[in-house]
Amino acid sequence: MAKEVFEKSSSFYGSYERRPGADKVTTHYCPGCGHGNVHKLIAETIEDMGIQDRTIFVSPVGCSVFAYYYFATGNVQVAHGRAPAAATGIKRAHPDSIVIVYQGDGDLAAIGTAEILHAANRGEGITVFFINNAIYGMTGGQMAPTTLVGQKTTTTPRGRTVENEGHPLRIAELLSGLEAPVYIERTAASDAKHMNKTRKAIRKAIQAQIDGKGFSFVEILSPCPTGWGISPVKSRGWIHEALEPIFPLGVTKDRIQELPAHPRGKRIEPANDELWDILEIPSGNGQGEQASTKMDHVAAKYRDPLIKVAGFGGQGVLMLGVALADCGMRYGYNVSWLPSYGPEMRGGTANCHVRMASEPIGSPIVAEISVLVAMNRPSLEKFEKDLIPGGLLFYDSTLVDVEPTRTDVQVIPIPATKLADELGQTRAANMVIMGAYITITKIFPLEHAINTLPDFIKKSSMIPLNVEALKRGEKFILEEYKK
Ligand SMILES: Cc1ncc(C[n+]2csc(CCOP(=O)(O)OP(=O)(O)O)c2C)c(N)n1
Ligand code: SF4
Repeated sequence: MAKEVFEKSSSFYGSYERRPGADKVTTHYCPGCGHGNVHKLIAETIEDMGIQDRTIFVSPVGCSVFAYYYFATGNVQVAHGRAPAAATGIKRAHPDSIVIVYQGDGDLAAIGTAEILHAANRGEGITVFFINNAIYGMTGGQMAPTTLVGQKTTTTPRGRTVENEGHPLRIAELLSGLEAPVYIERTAASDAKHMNKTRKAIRKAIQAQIDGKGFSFVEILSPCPTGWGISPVKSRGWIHEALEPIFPLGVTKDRIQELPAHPRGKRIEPANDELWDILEIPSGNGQGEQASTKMDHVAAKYRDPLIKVAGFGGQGVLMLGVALADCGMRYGYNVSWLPSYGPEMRGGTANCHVRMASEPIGSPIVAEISVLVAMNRPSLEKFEKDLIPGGLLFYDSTLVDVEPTRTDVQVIPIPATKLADELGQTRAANMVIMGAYITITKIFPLEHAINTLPDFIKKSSMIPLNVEALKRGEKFILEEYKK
């Protein structure tokens, strides 16, 4: 018995290796915080129900942003408020997974109001645990939509007023007014009795998902001693004295018994072929029946490239990434493109990650680079070190006035800006480099890129110039490197 009570759930990592610093044992939460207690109840449920290997935990922005340090499940950490939207995609793509969404009140009831409302209204088969501590904990105690009238926060130093900030939002009641949700309950992470009720609610909500019943939701009133400015012990009592009268505990919706599994039937998913048709994407390489997504025709060192394109905002860095991904996709490869906008709007740097692969792509992030296109000096200096040995390094030698330091990679300096200027448009430098890249690697024929140009260059008057730029890049390589 003692073992069952005191042993840490196997749904937590034994050691929190993802946590920076020396402490791999405790959580990052403040003393008395409710997050850790609720994590424990969820982890125990996952373990008891034997669903650890198919659980995907979607964590928010807020104090629980690092939930992935702790849960030994699938983990996805998403942008502020977007957890129900991300979870929708995950659950639809993996209907047999158990998708657990975990959100605070700033995340769910402020910036993410639309996401939770529509996910609940669509009846997504996910389970949402909503940690309502009536304040923004992570950012230093600002008012949340659930802050009580009269409650002092850093943004309501004289206390929330109805006149200025309106009434606290009762999310459980709000969602219970929708048709689709199957189970909604509000509990409290306070004393042992209420923790037990919370444990039962967590189990019931996850069981509803396992049984394919639909959308389940548990709102948990949870202490934030730091944000509330009171002791951990007092904060447990404050939940019942102050929060509970405004947020009554109990079940606000329960249709679990009355519903069969998958009550609305299977979702209608378009077949893959249909999708290709709708998106007007030729299956295969767009060159006919023999189309293949394999890269056998490409030299081994250039296959499945991990590309990083970097430069100043305005140099067409992101567009070059789109162009490579678009051409690759229409050639039949699996592709991904991930922009990193940075502050390029203010003349800073921009970069993007591009992948082309014959197999499905797991992550669009390019951390280790096999092809670096550095269109300015800061980009070369920043990313050169991330090239894998034997990788390919292109840089615009018109603008980069230093030599690369790497000697274990293939270095291709191209005066891309100068060549583009000669064609009459500095901004075509990106296409000069693309032409060079295609010529060296033969990833797809230059002709394919030329034919695909109208997809990513909407202004038709710009197409001839860009065709010229691609061909100029090809010519440069043929003259300089294949003499
Ligand atoms: C787009 C965006 N806007 C604002 C923020 C700042 N921010 C981070 S956490 C947070 C609120 C967190 O409060 P809550 O969801 O209640 O979680 P808690 O920290 O209390 O657990 C805010 C506003 C952000 N990270 N991203
Ligand atoms: S600020 Fe509040 S919610 Fe955040 S960890 Fe501390 S007690 Fe928990």
